[in-house]
Amino acid sequence: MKPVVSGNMVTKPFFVGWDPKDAVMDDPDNHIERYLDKLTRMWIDPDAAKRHLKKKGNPLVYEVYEKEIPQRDGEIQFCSSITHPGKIGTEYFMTKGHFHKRRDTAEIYYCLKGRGFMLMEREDGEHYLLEMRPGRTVYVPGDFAHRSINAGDEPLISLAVYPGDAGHDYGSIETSGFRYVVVEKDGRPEMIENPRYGRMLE
Ligand code: S6P
Ligand code: ZN
Repeated sequence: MKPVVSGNMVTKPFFVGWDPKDAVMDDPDNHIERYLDKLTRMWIDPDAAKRHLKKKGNPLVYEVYEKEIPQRDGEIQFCSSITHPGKIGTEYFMTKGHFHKRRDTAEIYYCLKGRGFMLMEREDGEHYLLEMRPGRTVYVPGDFAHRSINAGDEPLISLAVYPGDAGHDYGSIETSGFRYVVVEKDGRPEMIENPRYGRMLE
């Protein structure tokens, strides 16, 4: 059957399959892939990222499969968000993280596979780190930047659902980062202050 989403307009109701084995959306319109070579500045140790690239190659850190839904009020965006297992130095693989362009829009992440965390931080510094595991839905309220972190050894896979006109604002996270990061210490995840907070582009 032809996809029922054409261009930027939903023309009629549609469905997507969700492969129960790999927990990922079938038949997406877009596939976004984020490789390490484009993400070297987001870690607490950018030199460790460069060493990783030199010695171990350029891993796929995370990817998103999504349907193309009109970006307007009243619509619902949804996607498969997949963060792969791995570390840069002691820091777990994670997504870039973003605020929504329309700041007051919330999002839910229904975790289907893997183990990890959702890190959330508001501009005033209020922050939360909630564990993600299969069967758990994390609610990210409006005004919180959010980032998925994979602290396990298999892909961390969620169904993310958010308002049609939420949009993405990556700017301030790219520049300043999150105030906190999650690293592995003595074999366990630990949240510590980000030593590069406010100067991620240096
Ligand atoms: C979109 C939603 C997710 C992320 C995905 C990748 O609002 O939060 O689909 O886009 O997890 O993360 P990022 O930070 O690169 O957009
Ligand atoms: Zn989001």
